[in-house]
Amino acid sequence: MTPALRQAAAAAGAEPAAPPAFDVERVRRDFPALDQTVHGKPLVYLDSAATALKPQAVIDAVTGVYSRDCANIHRAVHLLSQRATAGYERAREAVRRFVNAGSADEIIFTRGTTEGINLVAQSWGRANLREGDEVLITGLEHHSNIVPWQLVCGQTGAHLVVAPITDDGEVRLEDVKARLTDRTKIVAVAQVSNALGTVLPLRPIIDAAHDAGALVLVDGAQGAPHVGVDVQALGCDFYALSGHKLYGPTGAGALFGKRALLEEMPPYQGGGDMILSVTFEETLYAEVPHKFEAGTPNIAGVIGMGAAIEYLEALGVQAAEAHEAALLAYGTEVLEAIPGVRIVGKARDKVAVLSFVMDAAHPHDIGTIVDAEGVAIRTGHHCAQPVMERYCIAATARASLGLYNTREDIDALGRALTRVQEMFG
Ligand code: 7TS
Repeated sequence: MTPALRQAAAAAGAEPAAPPAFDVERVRRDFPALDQTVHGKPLVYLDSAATALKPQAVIDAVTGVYSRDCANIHRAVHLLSQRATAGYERAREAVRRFVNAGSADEIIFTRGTTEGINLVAQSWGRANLREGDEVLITGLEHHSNIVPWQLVCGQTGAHLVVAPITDDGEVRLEDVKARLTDRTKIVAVAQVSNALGTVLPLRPIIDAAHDAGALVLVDGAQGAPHVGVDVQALGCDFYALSGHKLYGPTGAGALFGKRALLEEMPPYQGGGDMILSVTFEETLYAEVPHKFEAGTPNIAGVIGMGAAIEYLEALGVQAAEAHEAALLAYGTEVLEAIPGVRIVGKARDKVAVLSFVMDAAHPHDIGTIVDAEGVAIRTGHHCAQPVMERYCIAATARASLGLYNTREDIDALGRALTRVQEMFG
């Protein structure tokens, strides 16, 4: 359970309700990709931060679009198009519920978190940033919450300011506050670090940014699947997520934006489906969210993302969170007991990401050897090179967990790492 949930329960004077029962063996049967061997060994999938496996319900939803409701949306009266449009808009309502936005009009479909952040940087940023303004980020951001801001800073003359991370991989509120000035126009911050697993203290960061007159964009790529979100309770201005990390298809994601901001922002791309009327002299744009959805979107992907959210809702996000928290505690114990393994990122509030290095072996060698044992992990800089630089390393090996993982998966990783230690140690 996140500290925010604990605090809310404490404030209500009650012990938090026990999470609903979570039957991981039943959950695993929903994920057909788990039912295979790799290199002759049963697959142990520990790379969910890169992309999560998909439950059958999502696969069926995508197949259903292509095998039955295969039509373009928002543009024809025929029944197939009506069904595709209904599925697409139902997914918008599912995302609204999932992030608890006040209105489905505040949900824009994107390709993923990367596109959501680029949309805000190019649409809001180009219209609002001026020479000398500041964009504040933190030292643990993924490249997709750094590079779009560098681009718009280059276009507008604004500057990028970075709040540092501690040795444990935390972002301290004081370090953010110390960098908020009257020139800070937006704070762009991850909810959860993909490289370290750190959960950031979002609510106080958002309050401090608003007190300083800045907007806040939250990169929810890793937060949405593992700790959930309530954009109204947080008060953030923008929230970007990726469907594929939420057990949905690749190529579909969503951006929440407060309606008043979205209405003021110019379109990000022009084309079909985002207009009211077009003449060569003047184009009038459609209302939000359609103003930001030019062209034929990833209809099947969006509908699949809606199915993924409905799947998660049925399981209970809190139950999955509790299951993953128990696995993180167990995984930390197992890894720390292996000689030569050092975990990178020891924040007090973490999700189930175990980034580590070994004295004896390079992360790429670790990845190759554990793969031969059937264990899929990611190695490299995880698109967070400044994080690696902060710890003076080039790369880590990273095991990242999802709701289908088990203690046996951790044990398999432990055995594979012991083998690495024997080979190189
Ligand atoms: N932000 C964070 C915190 C991420 O972890 C990622 C992807 C992104 C943004 C970009 O998401 P996308 O869906 O638009 O690509 N992170 C990872 C990872 O950790 N391994 O592969 C992709």
